[in-house]
Amino acid sequence: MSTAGKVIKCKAAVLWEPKKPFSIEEVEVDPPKAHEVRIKILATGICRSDDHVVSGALIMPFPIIIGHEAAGVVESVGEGVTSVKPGDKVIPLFVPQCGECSTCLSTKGNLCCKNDISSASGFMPDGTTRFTCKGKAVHHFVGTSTFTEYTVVHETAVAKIAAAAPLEKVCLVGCGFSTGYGAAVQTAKVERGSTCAVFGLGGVGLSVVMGCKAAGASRIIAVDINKDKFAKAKELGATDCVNPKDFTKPIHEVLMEMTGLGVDYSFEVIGHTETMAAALASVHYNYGVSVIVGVPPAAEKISFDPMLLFSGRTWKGSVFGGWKSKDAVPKLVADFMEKKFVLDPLITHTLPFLKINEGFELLRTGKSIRSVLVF
Ligand code: PAD
Ligand code: ZN
Ligand code: ZN
Repeated sequence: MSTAGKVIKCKAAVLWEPKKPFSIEEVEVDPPKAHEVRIKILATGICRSDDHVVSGALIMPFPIIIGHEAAGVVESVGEGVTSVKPGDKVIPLFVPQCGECSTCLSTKGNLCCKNDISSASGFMPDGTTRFTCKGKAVHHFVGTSTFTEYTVVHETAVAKIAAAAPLEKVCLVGCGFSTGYGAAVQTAKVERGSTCAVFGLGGVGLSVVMGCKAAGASRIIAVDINKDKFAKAKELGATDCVNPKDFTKPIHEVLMEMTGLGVDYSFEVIGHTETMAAALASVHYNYGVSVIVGVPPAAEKISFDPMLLFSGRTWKGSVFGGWKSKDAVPKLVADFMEKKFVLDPLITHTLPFLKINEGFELLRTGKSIRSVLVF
């Protein structure tokens, strides 16, 4: 029996308030309105950005269904949807691509003005939600919400991918892999022979390492306070691994000593203001480029010596690896299918969806890189 046009009752992991475990609840998911798509989620990764919502570092409205790194199959589409149809394999896009705003029309950027990251409204673009639980409206997360058996997204926030793609792997193209790899090859545009430093070796940081390696970097210095991350960093291309805990002096001084005048490119892939400042201070004083990938914690500010920038350094940020999402995601999945990069080393755990709280504990205790929840 077709579910199109009907409310679907299904299981979802609802966050009722910050700093609490997820509650598995029965939720009602409304049918997609015009230009919207309802997706049956089949696999979703756990990213630190999700945990930032739980911890309060990323402020979002509650109750909410979070999750943004996923893959699934289109269940039904609203009026006017032309780019996907029921049965298509798809990846939801936490950075949409509307094709009409100033960013979408420019070749310079990718953060479509229709994104709900900075605004954090928790609504669909029309200002309403498609989720209800126990009679209460439940918010969406950055236009995706994937910790649920069914979700609704706007057509500009979903990309059709190859029918043969393994969803429990390519879900990482929806965030972690693309964000890290793109920060290196797309935002920084790392060149052959350059030196790089990557601060933070989670799923995103290790993908930066992969991007630096693919770009032909001659030296990739991997920095993490958890030495258990070093073996995988080396496997993926790091030439040196440094643990700031092994030194009494600041980490940027250690990197300066290792490289002479600093690295060509550095990446902060943790989400702490101190490491953002340290990553900036670690690049070449004149032409070094430092990229912020880690999500800045709410309400925290950085004070820094402007001489660091006056002398020529560039400080920039990168959301979703600089990719124009709807165009790039199908190509990245095709590249994966052609073995142009690997995802397996990033996936340390695969768990049933209902074990979501266990998956978050693995992340918080530093035991996992990516856990993928399967439905
Ligand atoms: P993760 O928690 O798996 O990895 C972070 C790593 O940083 C861990 O290995 C930690 O041990 C390490 N770390 C923690 N503190 C320090 C420190 N002081 N010095 C060195 N290393 C440290 O996270 P992730 O890889 O899923 O995400 C990394 C960040 O990127 C996080 O802030 C997340 O919210 C952000 C992100 N940004 C985007 C984007 O579009 N810009 C997308 C996805 C994730
Ligand atoms: Zn993410
Ligand atoms: Zn746009």
